[in-house]
Amino acid sequence: MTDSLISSAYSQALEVIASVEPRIAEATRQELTDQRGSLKLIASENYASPAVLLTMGTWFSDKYAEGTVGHRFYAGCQNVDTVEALAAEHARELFGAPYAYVQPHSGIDANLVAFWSILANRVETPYLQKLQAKNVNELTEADWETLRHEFGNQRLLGMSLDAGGHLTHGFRPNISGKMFHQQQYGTDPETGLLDYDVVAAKAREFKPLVLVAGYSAYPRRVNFAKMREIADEVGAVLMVDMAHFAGLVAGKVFTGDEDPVPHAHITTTTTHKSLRGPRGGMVLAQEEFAADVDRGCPMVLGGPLSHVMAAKAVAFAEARQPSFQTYAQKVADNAKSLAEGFLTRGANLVTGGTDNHIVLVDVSGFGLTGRQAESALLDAGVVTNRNSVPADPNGAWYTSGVRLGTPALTTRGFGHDEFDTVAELIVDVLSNTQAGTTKAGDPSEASYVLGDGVADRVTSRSAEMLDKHPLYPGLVLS
Ligand code: DSN
Repeated sequence: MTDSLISSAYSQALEVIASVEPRIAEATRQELTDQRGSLKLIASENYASPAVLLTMGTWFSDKYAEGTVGHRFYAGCQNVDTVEALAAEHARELFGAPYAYVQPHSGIDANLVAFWSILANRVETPYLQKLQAKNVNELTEADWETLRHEFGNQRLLGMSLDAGGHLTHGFRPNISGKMFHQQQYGTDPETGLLDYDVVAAKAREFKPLVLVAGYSAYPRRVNFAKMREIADEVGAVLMVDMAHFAGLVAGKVFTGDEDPVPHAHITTTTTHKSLRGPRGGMVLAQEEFAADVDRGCPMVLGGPLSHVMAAKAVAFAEARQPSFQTYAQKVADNAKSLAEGFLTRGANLVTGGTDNHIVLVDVSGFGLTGRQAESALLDAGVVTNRNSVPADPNGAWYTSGVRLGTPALTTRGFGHDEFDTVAELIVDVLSNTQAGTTKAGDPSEASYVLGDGVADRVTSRSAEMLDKHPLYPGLVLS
């Protein structure tokens, strides 16, 4: 697609939007300006291609399509069938998966579908037996009570939030921590690394139905073959949430034991992080779970977003190109450069480095909470998110860490030297920020004082790099 076509498509679309609600058109323009002008280091964000973005803005949004391909609860789904079948086919090819379900609206939805399908597949109750016999109307109150008891009392073992796991991996306040009896595994207190012997010992003792692997803030690779061995030993289903690193799997940076898809019974993901697609989710599964996953909508999910499934198909087609493998390798290489940039400047990193796309900086050495660091960095045009570190004394709201990721700036073309400079700029901000106080003069976990001139100095250095690697080059809005 040529630059002038993209420029004219977006300019005209914004005019149409402005004719109805100009403030939305203005906010949309401003968002592009802001994204263009800042260092986006949020590890779960990226920049989808214009083709992916444009695919989402169509009349597919107007169609209901509950059900699955060729088996819908609504008439007139022939074009949605085409879209969903293509997205699933691309996903199966891209990940070498026997089965793909592209309907989940987000990663949490994908995980809920996975939980549903594991329970439906593995928990035998009179309810299920009757349902399979299509006798659901004959269910008695006692059947329902058994169902609630059996479904509601299964066990899940997942990685704890402060070690880098996700809320949906059994964090107590999350539905996953309430619907399951849960236990969590952490990381080694000395090294910050996963200890498979500890995971195995916990699994042997707890005997979970579901063993969840995967992470949102762990800066290292996981050996999924080992996790499957642990699951098999205790009769658990291995569910891997690869939302963060799906792009590194698709791009063949994670292969063999580090590729979750052949090892897990069920693999879930988002499609918008390192995979660089539209905002959404997906479930990949071995054949034995396919029929249960297929019932995700309407058992767990509302109607699929057909316009987003179409954009997933486009993004997966992009990820099947050799250039995506080059991109994924650069994401991992750049994370190493970023980590080295911090280490040579004396910063403390959780696990002492990275071998994926995440760098987790422990900012307590700068005398700051994660919240103070995140805010000071934002003042200097560096967009990050605060994150817990293992055994975080500041809890999940203020935290002691800042999580950084390389997928977005790598899409813009940043390389080794730029990521080294990014580390330099971040260290400059953090070393020149003081923890603040409350109005009453007490120590505060939120307020901070950024040194004079630091924001200007950092934004002007960033601007040089950002100008060299423009976002959506050639896209000019009239
Ligand atoms: N919001 C995602 C992330 O930032 O990692 C996880 O839900």
